This record gives sequence, structure tokens and C-alpha cells, in this order.
Amino acid sequence: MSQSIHILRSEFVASAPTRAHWPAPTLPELAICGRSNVGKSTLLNALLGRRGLARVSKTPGRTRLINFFQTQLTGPHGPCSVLLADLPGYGYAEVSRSERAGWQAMMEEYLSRRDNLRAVALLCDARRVVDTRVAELLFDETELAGYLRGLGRKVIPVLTKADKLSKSERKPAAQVLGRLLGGKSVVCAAEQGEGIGDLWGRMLSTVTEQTVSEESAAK
Ligand SMILES: Nc1nc2c(ncn2[C@@H]2O[C@H](COP(=O)(O)OP(=O)(O)OP(=O)(O)O)[C@@H](O)[C@H]2O)c(=O)[nH]1
Ligand SMILES: [Mg+2]
Repeated sequence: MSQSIHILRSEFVASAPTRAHWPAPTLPELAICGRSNVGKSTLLNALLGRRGLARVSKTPGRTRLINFFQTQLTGPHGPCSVLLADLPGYGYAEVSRSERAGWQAMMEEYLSRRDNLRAVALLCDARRVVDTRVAELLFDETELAGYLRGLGRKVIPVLTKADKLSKSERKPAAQVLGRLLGGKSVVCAAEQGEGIGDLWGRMLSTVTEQTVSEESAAK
């Protein structure tokens, strides 16, 4: 089901090498996470409705910081503002052991301590999902999904670059990814703008859910 979302305004907020640089947790936040080169920044630009706001890299492994963006939009439940976090990609072969350890520490701190984080969109390249050695190839993603659930985080599986698959390959690939990561996956082709409304719908439902339960807890 496609959702009607209207982006009013999007802006870059901060590039954070450490926790001290995270923006104040005053708005609900949604994170975009996945392997290096999976299409995180491209998807983020499509979500923000502004081409070029998040930097798209030709060289994998370029994003080494957590980049925060703020967007103001009108969704199915009315106007709202959210923060979006572009997390650094993992799985890039040419990084040193110390860089990898740095990445892991940064991710663990963010994922376990970011109080306003409502959901994590976990991205996976559609072409990797249709590969016959899928279970092995998606080991990192499966492990990360398990880690996130252990922290009590909501995971939204996202199949990226779906334009690289034929129409008939898309649905089975989405089902495989959903089964592996636990939850219904969203199929996106960000360069074509496909699936963006659906992904916003899924992300915003986690924002609304929590706001409603916080309100009832406060009563
Ligand atoms: N065909 C296709 N290519 C895409 C799509 N999204 C991204 N790409 C391409 O994939 C490459 C990587 O995209 P990025 O958005 O920079 O990926 P990333 O996950 O942010 O990469 P890192 O920040 O390096 O981890 C670029 O060459 C994009 O043009 C898509 O929907 N379809
Ligand atoms: Mg990027």
C-alpha cells in the first residue's frame, strides 16, 4: 500500500564522529543502516526529497560518520518532524582491523544508547538476495537484525536497487529477506523513487505508535 507523504522541508543537521556530536534527542529518529554501497545515501535523499543532501559515493565505504538530517513532513497522521540518521556502512573489505573496531564501537554506542531512535531500516542489495548462496551472503545482515532485536529495536527490512531485478524476481526476493531478517520487507528502487512512500509509511507508523503509547503512559 502506498502512503501519501508530502515533504515540506529537509536539512542536514550534523556529521557526528562521537556521541558528543549527536543532535539533541528532541525528535523521533529513524536510522538507515546496511552494508557499504547498499544505497543508504541514495535512499536517504529520496526520503528527504532532496537530491544530493546525503552524499552518494562512487567508492564504497566512504561514509565514516553518522550523518543526521531533519525533515518536516505531512504524513497520514498529519504534520510531523523527524530526524534521519545515515549510519556508516559495514562489510567493506579494504578497511583495517582498527577501523573496523572503531566502526563497531560507534555503531554499538549509537544503536544501544540513542534514546529517541524508533526504528532501524536495515538495507540489503536486491541482487545479493537472489543469489543462490543467500544464507551465507546475508550472514552479517541476519546477525545485525538479531542484535537489534536483542536491544529491543524495531527492524524494517528494505530491499534496495530493486530496479536490478525483473518484476517477477522482486516478490520472492522480498519474502526471502523478510524471512531472514524477521518482518515484512519494503521493496525500493530509490533512483526511480519506487517504494519511498511505503518506507515512509512503515517508518512513521513506528513514530506514531510510540507517541500514542507515551501519551497513554503519561495519563
Ligand atoms: N541501480 C540502482 N543503483 C543504485 C540505487 N541506489 C543506489 N545506487 C547506486 O549504488 C552506489 C552506492 O550508493 P550510495 O547511496 O552511495 O550507497 P551507500 O550505502 O550510502 O554507500 P556508503 O556510504 O559508501 O556505505 C551508487 O553508485 C548509486 O548510484 C538504486 O535504487 N538503483
Ligand atoms: Mg553513504
